[in-house]
Amino acid sequence: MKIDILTLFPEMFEPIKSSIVGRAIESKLIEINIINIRDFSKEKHQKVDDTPYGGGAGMVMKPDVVYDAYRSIEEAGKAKTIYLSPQGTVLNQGKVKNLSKEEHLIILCGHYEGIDQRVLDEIIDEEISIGDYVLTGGEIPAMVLIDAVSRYVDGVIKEESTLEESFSNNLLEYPQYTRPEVFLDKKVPEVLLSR
Ligand code: 21W
Repeated sequence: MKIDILTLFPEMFEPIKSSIVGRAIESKLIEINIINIRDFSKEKHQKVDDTPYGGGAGMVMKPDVVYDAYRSIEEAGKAKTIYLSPQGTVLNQGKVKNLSKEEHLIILCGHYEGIDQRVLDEIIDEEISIGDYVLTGGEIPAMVLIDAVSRYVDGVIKEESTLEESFSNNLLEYPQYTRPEVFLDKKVPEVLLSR
């Protein structure tokens, strides 16, 4: 799976390169490209936002800059383009599974008060939120989405791990124990000791 990330804060994506996702990148199961939207500003001082028409607080990301960043991606038109925003539909495991079947994802991370609606109407297939609370931008949600989707990409983790999951069959996970058999005077449940 190929994932392109459009962001104003590329340095925030360093942590995604470690752990299981990092291993998946190294073994070429997943390819992640981070595109700095600011590189596509044509103005001096690399301006990427402007005041909103109609007034109001904050700044809005300019449509032309976001559009040029998007068009710099090879075969962008064939990819599924996701906009991470608090107004999106909330992510769940079913959606994660469906997205994992895509060959190419483009993830647009918002900031400020948002992005000019005209470029969103032009390029976005799906608007996703990771839950009903307010964050400062779409970068952490992008990492949440990539982490969740990566688990379903063939070869990233043992297949049993995804098959056994609570979400799939609606069974709850059970408490887990390992050695020692007694910890702080608490014994591991007897039923588990004979297996
Ligand atoms: C927070 C952007 C609040 C904008 C119209 C005009 C991405 C997120 C985000 C952020 C506003 C996600 C408005 C859960 C999140 C994200 C930054 C305010 C008000 N609308 N999932 N003004 N929570 N957050 N917009 O915050 O970009 S996915």
